[in-house]
Amino acid sequence: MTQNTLFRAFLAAPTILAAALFLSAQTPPAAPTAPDPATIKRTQWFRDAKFGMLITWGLYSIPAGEWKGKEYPGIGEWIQNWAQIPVAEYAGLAPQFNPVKFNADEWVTLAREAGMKYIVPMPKHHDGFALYASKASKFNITDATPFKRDPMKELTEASRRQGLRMGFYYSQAQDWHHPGGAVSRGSWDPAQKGDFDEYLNTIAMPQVRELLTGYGPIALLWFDTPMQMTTDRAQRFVSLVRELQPDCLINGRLGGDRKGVDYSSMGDNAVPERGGAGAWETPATINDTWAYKKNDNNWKPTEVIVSKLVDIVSKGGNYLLNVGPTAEGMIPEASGKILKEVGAWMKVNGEAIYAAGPTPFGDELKASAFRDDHYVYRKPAGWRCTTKPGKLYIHLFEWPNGTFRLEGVKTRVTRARLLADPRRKLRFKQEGEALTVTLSGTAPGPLATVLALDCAEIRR
Ligand code: H79
Repeated sequence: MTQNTLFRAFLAAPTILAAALFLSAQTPPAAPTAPDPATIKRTQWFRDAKFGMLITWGLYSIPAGEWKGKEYPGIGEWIQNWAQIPVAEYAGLAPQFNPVKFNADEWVTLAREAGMKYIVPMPKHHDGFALYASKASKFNITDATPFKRDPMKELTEASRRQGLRMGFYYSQAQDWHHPGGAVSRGSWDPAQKGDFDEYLNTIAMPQVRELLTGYGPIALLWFDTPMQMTTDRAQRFVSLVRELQPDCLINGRLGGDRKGVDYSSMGDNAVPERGGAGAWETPATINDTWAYKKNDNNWKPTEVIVSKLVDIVSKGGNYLLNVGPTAEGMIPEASGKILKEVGAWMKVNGEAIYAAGPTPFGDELKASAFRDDHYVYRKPAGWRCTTKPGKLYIHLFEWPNGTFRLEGVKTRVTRARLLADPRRKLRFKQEGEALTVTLSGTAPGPLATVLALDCAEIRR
């Protein structure tokens, strides 16, 4: 079986077949062919960055998973769809949106401390509400809420001050507020009816233009759920982006024939068994929702987050990890704690992550594809490898009992050390293509231990 068939088979396994088909349709695996030189150049920073923060925050953060006393089990930002809330009634949330505790610098600081290199806040999700000063629609934070500030502007400035790149998530096709926008599971309010192209021309395209002209250089646009996005429609977005900001990356969920897409987006919380030739990214949650839900406390342990990051980087991808701030503007404390612990690990082991290449081995990746479903997550097992010129980094998810043996080493290893404890003397020997490293004592820490091997060259 090829990687692609394996990944599809894996995606088809979950019980809700409709959702699986939907996900595989929206997220083709990493491009099998090598990208063109212009794309390689444009995506260089992205491929080196490896770790970013998605920020899901909007009117849906107020109900936080509950509507009229009923709790909805699905992802929080979908509450209007789950509860079939009429457009006008949902818009009634806007006058209640007053996130007085929002502080852009604090959010960016947390991302930076976690070791993330880019942030992707959300100027518009499927609910159609703009979290910036939009002229294309009155349904926006400065016109419709008592808050009046423009958080996208504040986040742009904070990320620039702190040296992180910033992209925008923008729901180009689904819009449950503006007439004509696409509606998953069918419209539930006549106010949603309209012409899709009219919606694109009057809302989506003008808003993308606003976002690319009012906020300085934007690192990437993160489109999602490309319902009704024909090649023709998708290409109009590509032309607009290239006209306004030629260096801005376009993620893999724009739709159409994907021409002009800079990198592949995997399914939500989905990691393939192996990466492809081009850049790719997995968007993922820390608990089971993107937007804040008051009763979702199913936080993945830091150990799981670190091993997922390592797994993804060893396959050549990026990890876009989500936070869901509260309606008051606070990132949940549990998320903050986990991200700071990841950051402490990155401080010690970052040289094995940033700008690192994928594994030259591959057998260790067998059956390592995963997609986290509600309340079920998989922790990568065993070890993973990342590389740099003259370096092999072995990330051990479990501390071995005395010795670690690596097969298929087609290079001469000249030095072995632990990034977390560089003074610890390590004995190693090579016999043919087998390397044995003696690892006595206990692991230097509770998270993945990185064994850094200096070597002459890596033959593949
Ligand atoms: O922003 C987050 C999600 O809100 C968004 N992507 C991430 C980053 C997202 N939108 N849609 N989806 C993810 C996929 C949704 C699939 C489903 Fe359904 C919607 C499963 C059940 C309802 C449509 C109807 C597909 C299957 C049945």
